[in-house]
Amino acid sequence: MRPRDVLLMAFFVVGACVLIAGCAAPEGDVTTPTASPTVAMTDTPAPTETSAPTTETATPSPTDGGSQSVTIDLVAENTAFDTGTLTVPPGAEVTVNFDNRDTVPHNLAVYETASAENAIFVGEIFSGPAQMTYTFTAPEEPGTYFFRCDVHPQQMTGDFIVE
Ligand SMILES: [Cu+2]
Repeated sequence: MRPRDVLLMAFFVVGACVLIAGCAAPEGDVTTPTASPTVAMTDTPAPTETSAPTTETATPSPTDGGSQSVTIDLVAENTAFDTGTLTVPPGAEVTVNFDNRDTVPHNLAVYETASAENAIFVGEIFSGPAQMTYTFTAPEEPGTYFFRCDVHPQQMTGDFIVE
């Protein structure tokens, strides 16, 4: 650091001190603080600590380790799922063994919201009795999502929980 910069900085610091003192002592006693002698010392080489540039740590989300995989058994029978909650880890590779025991068609579809916005996964619709294996990747973001059968969006719904 050049001497001129040190002077500038000293000036700035003293100014800041005066400002702060002014604010801290609202009434009376406006004795300016003993003009900080620590800053004014000249020819000493600039302390090394000031040279450290402030590094903004832009954490590049590590996504550590391989993603987990989970297998879920899901049954559709009498136009109803056998569970109202499916829970998986964040970012998991999800395998759903889907068992449609009805003659009417069903599927499993996962959406971000209960109004079926932003599909995360939409499984093929098929009539039973039959079984099908679905695979998809769970959202990375923990939270409560939504699943349903697209053929029966009123009767067959549930919470898809990522945690
Ligand atoms: Cu259905």
